[in-house]
Amino acid sequence: TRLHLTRLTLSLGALLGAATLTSAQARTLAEIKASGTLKIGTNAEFKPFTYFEGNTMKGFEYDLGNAIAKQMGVKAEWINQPFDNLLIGLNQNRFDLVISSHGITPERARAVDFSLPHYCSGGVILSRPGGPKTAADLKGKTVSTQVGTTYVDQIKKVTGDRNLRLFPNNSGALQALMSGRVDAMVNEKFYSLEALKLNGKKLQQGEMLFQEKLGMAVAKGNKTLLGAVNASLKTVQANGTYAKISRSHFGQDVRCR
Ligand code: LYS
Repeated sequence: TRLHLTRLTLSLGALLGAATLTSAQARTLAEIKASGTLKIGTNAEFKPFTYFEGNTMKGFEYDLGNAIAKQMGVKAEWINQPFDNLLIGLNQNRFDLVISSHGITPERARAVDFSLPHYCSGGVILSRPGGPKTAADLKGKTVSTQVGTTYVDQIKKVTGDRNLRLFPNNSGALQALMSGRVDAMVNEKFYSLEALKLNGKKLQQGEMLFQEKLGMAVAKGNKTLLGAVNASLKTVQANGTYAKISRSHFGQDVRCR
């Protein structure tokens, strides 16, 4: 037992040490510019934000990230990862920037640094006709969502841990709703609209549970990159690029006001 404990402590220490070392090595703006490529992590199964159509990545955040990279004078290289791995991967220096609809929360802001919000949205209730539509309706009902998201805490607040059903992917959470394994799903407003469009009369949208500001993330302390990302976001928001991209995906401008 003692040997086991020692081994465990050692490997944990090594892991923490490695994490600290790599996060200290996050690429600076100068290094990124010299390489010509900005590496962006995302979870591309979140239409209309980032998603695949065949082998091609698309979406609002995909277009926005490319516009920001262009503004910085580099090319974006997109890396698709499970949502729950993204902020960890950032601090392990697997990518320079994460653009994946992260709600800016104090908890996350302790681990990474967030840009200015790149859009504002919220989590809505989705159910089958006759199912729950309000926060009050959700009490005692089973609710699905994606693991690691801000929706998790909001669902717990209204229906408790016991009724929460977590899925690695949004598609799994949606499938659980469609097949009747859960009573409702909570997910992002525009993601839910896509699901409604695809599934016609089989689904209904309920009320918005909460609102949030969504931001892009860099490794903790990567000030030069954060400055360039914020400056580029401001530029594309001022010169019409942002509005054009936003309207093409949502039919409206989703910037925070
Ligand atoms: N906005 C939610 C969050 O911050 C969902 C993120 C994207 C999920 N694919 O956790």
